Amino acid sequence: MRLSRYFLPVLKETPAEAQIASHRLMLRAGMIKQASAGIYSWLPLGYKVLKNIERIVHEEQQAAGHIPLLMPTLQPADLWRESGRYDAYGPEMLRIRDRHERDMLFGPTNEEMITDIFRSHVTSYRDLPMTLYHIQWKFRDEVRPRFGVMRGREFYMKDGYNFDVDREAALHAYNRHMVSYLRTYERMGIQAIPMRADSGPIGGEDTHEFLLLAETGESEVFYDTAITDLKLGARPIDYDSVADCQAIVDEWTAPYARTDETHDESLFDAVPEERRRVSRGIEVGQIFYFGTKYSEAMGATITNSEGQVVPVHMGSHGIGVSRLVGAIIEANHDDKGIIWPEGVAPFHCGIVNLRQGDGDCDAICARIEAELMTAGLDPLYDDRDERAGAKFATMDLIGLPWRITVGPRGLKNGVVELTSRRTGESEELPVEAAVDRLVQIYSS
Ligand code: P5A
Repeated sequence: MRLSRYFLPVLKETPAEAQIASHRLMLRAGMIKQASAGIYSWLPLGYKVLKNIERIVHEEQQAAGHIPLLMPTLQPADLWRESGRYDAYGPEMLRIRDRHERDMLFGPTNEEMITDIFRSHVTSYRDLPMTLYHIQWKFRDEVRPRFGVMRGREFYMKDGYNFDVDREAALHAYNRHMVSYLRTYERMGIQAIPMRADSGPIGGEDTHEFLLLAETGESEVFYDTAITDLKLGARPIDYDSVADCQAIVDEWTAPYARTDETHDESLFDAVPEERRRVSRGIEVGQIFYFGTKYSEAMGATITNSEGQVVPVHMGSHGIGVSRLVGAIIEANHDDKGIIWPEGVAPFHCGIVNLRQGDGDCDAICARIEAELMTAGLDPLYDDRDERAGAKFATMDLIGLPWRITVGPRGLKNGVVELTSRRTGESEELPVEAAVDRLVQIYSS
């Protein structure tokens, strides 16, 4: 993409309404525009990051054997009357009446709708286990929408629902989700720690939130630093193996890690003092096992292997896809701007032409751009007629992980400069070597 033809409305001034770094930087980098309190348009740069996060979530869900579908944003109130949540949900639910005076709502979550789909089509244990998920906009009329996309009213969520024959099978689904979430967040370049939490309006007793440690987080968290040393890495995972998933869950749930809702002072005191931390975190996901809460209320039954008709066991599992855009920035920025982890960056690399209009510089930039694209990478070429300082400031602000700088002085010696946004370190390399290096970085 050529920057001269792109739509990147960066702001020079720091927007007064933004209280935290990620919100400020998303506005300044031209990623979002507020449409109304807690409701945002995703401008091209923000949209790209959102889609990258969405893609990783899809890939990891499907690697775990979960099936994508798409449910609507608007739901009939009657389904929620069946579960009893239409009255229980409270003012966070946006209620709408259509022209035929039918009660509708903008879905804050989809337990009822998926249970309705399930009960219409599945009747036997032979069709289980099954996990269906979608990535769809949700609406919660939050009292205090704030921090930009972090606590929005309209937000993008991956929500998945498992259907299992009994509690044991459903607990495997719970574990499978925990493991797949760990991998999902690692691929985004962040560490999200599973912490025992409270289930709120979704229900059930088994629930973990995934928290990204950050001073600006809304949740108070208590943890043993041993958990921050854990990494899934590239280890192979057999999601069908109950033992494999359980072993990983045991590893991640052994160290103490809880939110303030479930914090237990006496258990925390048993952690060696030097490893105890009280801190803040951003909730980027939550998983629940709630058994037959919805299936009993809505008559979602199956015939088990003994021929008995029983309510299906369920859980639900959410990832805050749009919140993650802000959360990742909260954990990856400096005073110049965003520093995208490679897995979610809106462009793989920036190309800065220091002397626009100079025949050699223009030709080399165009060649680098073409070669990166042929290799399957997506560069952003700053071909504007601007000062070098302004071009660097834009690149630093929007946070592309790598920058190739092309100028007349370097070209005289046959080199360009490859710079890491994270470390600030630069290296002079011949054009081919710089392109090869980037291809290598993104293929590993
Ligand atoms: C699990 C999926 C649920 O709704 N039902 C379906 C369950 N869980 S949850 O914890 O309430 O939400 C899942 C994740 O969505 C994100 N999230 C938000 N993101 C931005 N703005 C909001 N107002 C908002 N509310 C929830 C969080 O990341 C949460 O973990």
